[in-house]
Amino acid sequence: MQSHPILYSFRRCPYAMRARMALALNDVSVEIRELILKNKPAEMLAASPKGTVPVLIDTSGQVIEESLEVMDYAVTHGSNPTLTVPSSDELALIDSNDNVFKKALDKYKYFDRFPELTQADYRQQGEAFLQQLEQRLTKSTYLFGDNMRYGDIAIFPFVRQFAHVDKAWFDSAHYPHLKPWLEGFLSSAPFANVMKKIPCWQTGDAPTYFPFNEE
Ligand SMILES: N[C@@H](CCC(=O)N[C@@H](CS)C(=O)NCC(=O)O)C(=O)O
Repeated sequence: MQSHPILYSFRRCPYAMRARMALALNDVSVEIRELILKNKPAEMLAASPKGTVPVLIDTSGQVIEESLEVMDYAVTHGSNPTLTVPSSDELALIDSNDNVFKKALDKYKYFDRFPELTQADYRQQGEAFLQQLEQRLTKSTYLFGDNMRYGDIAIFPFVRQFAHVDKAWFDSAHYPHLKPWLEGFLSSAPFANVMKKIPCWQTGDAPTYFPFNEE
């Protein structure tokens, strides 16, 4: 039997990022297996044929193949309860992130594959969500009050990706509350841990544990 849950992950994937952030913040130790999306390990596909990351396989062999469910696992199995069960308000905003904002983000990023509209149009679609976040952040430090919550962690990796599509544009855009909120995560110790580069996993490798030990 495995001593630790196994997490199949891809460093730059925002879904895998939110899962790793939750595991790190709540102190859940896993064996991490970094992969590249073009060459997924057979072991992962055998456990989760849908082939998306993250995938967590717990020590009893149960397969968790949705990032929010990995976050839920972190909430219920962590020794440090930094993140707790999300409210319905959090779940509703996460739903908009995953089902509306993410679509605009993909079109903004890969606009050449979606010639119906221009890149600027897709950016504008995404900005409707950024403005909602900005509004909330005028009232409190985080999206759901003055404490960081599950919903912040579920959402910020996607805002990061949006910001990186055209960094010069984002830097010049007027989001006086959203920018420091995002920057707070990007400059945090847990994020540095989550974004540490590691080699891709291969069958037979010695386990690498995550969160990584601070040096
Ligand atoms: N609903 C899934 C979505 C995960 C997802 O789409 N991950 C992307 C990477 S960011 C993926 O694995 N795509 C499969 C591929 O590109 O082969 C979740 O929340 O975990």
